[in-house]
Amino acid sequence: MGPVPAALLDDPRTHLLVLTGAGVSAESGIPTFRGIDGLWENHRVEEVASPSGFEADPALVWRFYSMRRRAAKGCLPNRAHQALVLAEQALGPRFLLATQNVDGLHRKAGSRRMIELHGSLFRTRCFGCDLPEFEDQRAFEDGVVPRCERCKRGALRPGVVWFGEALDPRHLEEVDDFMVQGAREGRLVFLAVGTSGAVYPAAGLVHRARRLGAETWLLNADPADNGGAFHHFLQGQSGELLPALLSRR
Ligand code: BV8
Repeated sequence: MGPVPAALLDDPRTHLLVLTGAGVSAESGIPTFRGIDGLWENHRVEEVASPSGFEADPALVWRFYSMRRRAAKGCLPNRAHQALVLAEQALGPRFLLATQNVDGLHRKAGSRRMIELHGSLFRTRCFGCDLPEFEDQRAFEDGVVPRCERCKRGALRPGVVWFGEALDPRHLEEVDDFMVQGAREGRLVFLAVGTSGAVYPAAGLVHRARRLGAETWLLNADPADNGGAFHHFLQGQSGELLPALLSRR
């Protein structure tokens, strides 16, 4: 392994912000997006995972999400998820996890100081009205588009942030506040794990972290699109490297 942050978890000054992507769930059996070359059944993911894609063909989009709900339902967290739970227990308020993943594995592993920047696969809301979002494990048969009982006209949609949709500004604010406070009070460390750094605004967090003086680390199986912005790059499997990186002396 390359240079390891000197006793990251043992330094009482460490404030650690971790950003995870699909790569941390790969060892749990959930395919990554780049793994399918950003394509699903010859549709660009950006087309299917978007409001315009949903308006054009809601049944196709629900087939995509039903397939992913079926695939993710039986999956279990792996050693990368567990290492992040231990880091949260060690650092408490000096730890924050921002995930791009919608598969729910961080929550299943026990992470609580966690923000789901892109929403959750297992939540549903209405495309047409402000029906409160609800937990929903259902996977629908091909061609089925669930309707909203409340407004009667809207189609239900998965509770994820699609391409072209804004992330929840409160989430972005919470991440930024954590970084500003960590930089002010101690040693801010930004660690991105299992992400290709292709999707914004999440991929831009490393630049904000650096402007605040953070030490920045990328742990990934392959070089990332925004890899040049990190001080350090550890190439490998997150299930192996993350427990080592976040181990206590
Ligand atoms: C927005 C939910 C504006 C749905 C997802 C600049 C600024 C702002 C926006 C943009 C911008 N430039 C372009 C945009 C538009 C767009 C964007 O970024 N497009 C990209 C394609 C260029 N961004 C948006 O649309 C965002 N919205 O900003 O809107 C706005 C503002 C105001 C008002 C209205 C609008 C919304 C982005 C969120 C999109 N939703 N997901 C769903 O999941 O179905 S993103 C989706 O793709 C996933 O959530 C995930 O985040 C992303 C895939 O990225 P990764 O997680 O990195 O996964 P990937 O497969 O790419 O990489 C995995 C990596 O892991 C690989 O590198 C691999 O090597 C590695 N790996 C594999 N195995 C392992 C491993 N590493 C370690 N160990 C292993 N075992």
